Amino acid sequence: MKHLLGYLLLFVSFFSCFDFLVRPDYRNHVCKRQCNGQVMTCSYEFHFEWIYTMEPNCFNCTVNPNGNYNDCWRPECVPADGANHLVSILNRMMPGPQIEVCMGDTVLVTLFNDMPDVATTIHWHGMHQREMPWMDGVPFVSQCPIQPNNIFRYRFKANPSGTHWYHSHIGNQRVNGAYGPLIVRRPDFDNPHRQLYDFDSSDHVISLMEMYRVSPDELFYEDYRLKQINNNMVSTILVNRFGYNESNSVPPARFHVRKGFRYRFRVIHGGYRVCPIRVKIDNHNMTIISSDGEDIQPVTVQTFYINNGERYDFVVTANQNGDRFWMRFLGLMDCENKEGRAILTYDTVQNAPEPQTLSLPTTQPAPDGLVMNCINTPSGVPGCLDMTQLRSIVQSPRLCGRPDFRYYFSFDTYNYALPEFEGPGQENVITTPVVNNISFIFPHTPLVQEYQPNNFCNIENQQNCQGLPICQCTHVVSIPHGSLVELVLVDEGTVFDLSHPIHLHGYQFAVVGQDRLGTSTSTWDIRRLVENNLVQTNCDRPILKDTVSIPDGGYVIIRFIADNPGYWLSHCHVEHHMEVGMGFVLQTGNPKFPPQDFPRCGDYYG
Ligand SMILES: *[C@@H]1O[C@H](CO)[C@@H](O)[C@H](O)[C@H]1NC(C)=O
Ligand SMILES: *[C@@H]1O[C@H](CO)[C@@H](O)[C@H](O)[C@H]1NC(C)=O
Ligand SMILES: *[C@@H]1O[C@H](CO)[C@@H](O)[C@H](O)[C@H]1NC(C)=O
Ligand SMILES: *[C@@H]1O[C@H](CO)[C@@H](O)[C@H](O)[C@H]1NC(C)=O
Ligand SMILES: [Cu+2]
Repeated sequence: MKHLLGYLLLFVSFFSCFDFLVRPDYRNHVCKRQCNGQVMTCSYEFHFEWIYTMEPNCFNCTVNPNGNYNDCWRPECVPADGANHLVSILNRMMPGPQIEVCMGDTVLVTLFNDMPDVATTIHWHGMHQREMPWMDGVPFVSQCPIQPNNIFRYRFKANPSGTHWYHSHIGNQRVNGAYGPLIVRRPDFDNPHRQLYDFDSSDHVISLMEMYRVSPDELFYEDYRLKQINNNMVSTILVNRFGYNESNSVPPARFHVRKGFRYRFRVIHGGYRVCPIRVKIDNHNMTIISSDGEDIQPVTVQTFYINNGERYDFVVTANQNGDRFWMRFLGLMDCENKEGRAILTYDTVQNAPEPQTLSLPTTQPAPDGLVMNCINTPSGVPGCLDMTQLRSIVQSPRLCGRPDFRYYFSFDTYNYALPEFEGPGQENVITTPVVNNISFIFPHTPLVQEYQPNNFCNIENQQNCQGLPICQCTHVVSIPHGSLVELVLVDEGTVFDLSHPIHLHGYQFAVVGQDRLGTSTSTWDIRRLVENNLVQTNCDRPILKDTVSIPDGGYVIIRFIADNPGYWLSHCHVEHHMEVGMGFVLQTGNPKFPPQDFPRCGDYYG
């Protein structure tokens, strides 16, 4: 009977949309359910493999009349920017399958590395991996890279709830398509914002990513070896799998609403280079209710910015006359003001089919109005809400005590090229991203498996530095279990209209201070201010996040209680910065070792 039903479903879906998905997309996974407090075990299979964007899975997809617009909506079609790019992705989808579970569920993802030549890992961005820090997906910190032809099963508790995501943590694989949403919901009775919206739909998840004309590997090589000034490299900002712009053949993503209802949207910025994205919806306000998975006191804004790695949830009320409105995603800095677009579509019936032809909105952008998460702005600028002006819905009293430890981490680029980037004409041209003047290098066996203090260094202990004048080492700072920690994250050096979004694995932290100072900042100046209580901090319901952007020439002050033993990478979420050393590891407490049979790797001198 079960079999018969399966065939019947297959039959129906075949004929309803010519859908011949080779890999499961999990749109109808059993774990995608009304959460009621009962937990489940949720299994997924992910295959990591190549496809081309646009061809051949998109058939005749184009917005031009000579093709077939409907082919663009085939579930296996990844139009991206309309060109053919070789991407390495999960289950032939970009973004990858959307995982939707309930808080406390056990998630099992069996990852098949079907790539012939590259290793991978997947980081579950937002998950705390309590008790099992070896499931964090960071190569050489929490596990060995998963080799071609190997299978690795990730197992973790869905905790905390909220809008999270997953992505490869190796090289340029994230921007090359290996990322996807991870949504963890709570039962209605345990959801303080439930009254603020009518629908929280799978179809209202927005993954943003920038798309380049050349392969990310080529871009990286050009940035660090050839030192090209890479102007005009971004082709589009992808909104889910669609990279519409005014001159290509790709349709804009659509988000359906019906008049009179309120919708919860969840937006995730995957990001690659320095690419803050400005989000606006013509004729509509957005009520922000959550950041990086944590509920906040709702604030209604007309505009907000999102940085690589961040997530925001907002409610849109469909209260306008008209049936199509632009949603605008403007990429700044390295994203060269390229604007991603999607359409907010008012339907008159539920589950309205996609239209047969393209018809674009004619709406115009409104002024910015009230802006949340302004980029590189000093605090207190009217019209701008920074992270210290948002409020959590809960107070965490312990976080406001006197910190047991305070550390300063200074993010900068050092005027000296690492040996691997040296070449003819390169002397003093290429700068190296550093934290406290240290360029992070990964150890050769995972920290979680083998404690290697002989390779560690930090600002106080530099005897293991290699590659002077820049100290290169496995930058590790150890923090005793249970302590209240304050980190002062400083963007040192000359202001350069960049900003580093910093992600801490394993924790959420309270953002208690944030400001931009002058045009050139030293950590020592900020240290003096902090130690003389001259910086303004807020500990009245500070918001909890896992990724925060340091204003250029400024600082962010974060706090957390070090109660999750593990080796937790903390790093700039700009891949071009992380890959060349802008990161460090916080060792909190005494991490447990993984099981005996956990895969091993390391060096061999025969
Ligand atoms: C795509 O277009 C070609 C040429 O017009 C046509 O032969 C082919 O059947 C079309 N494919 C689909 C799936 O519609
Ligand atoms: C639109 O995208 C295409 C790639 O699909 C790119 O070549 C073109 O330059 C983009 N146009 C604009 C105005 O950005
Ligand atoms: C958006 O919010 C502003 C300020 O609260 C308000 O004046 C305006 O009417 C709102 N617009 C819509 C479309 O709800
Ligand atoms: C990093 O090195 C520079 C140049 O030697 C120095 O001015 C700066 O104070 C150092 N930063 C830190 C955080 O030690
Ligand atoms: Cu950075």
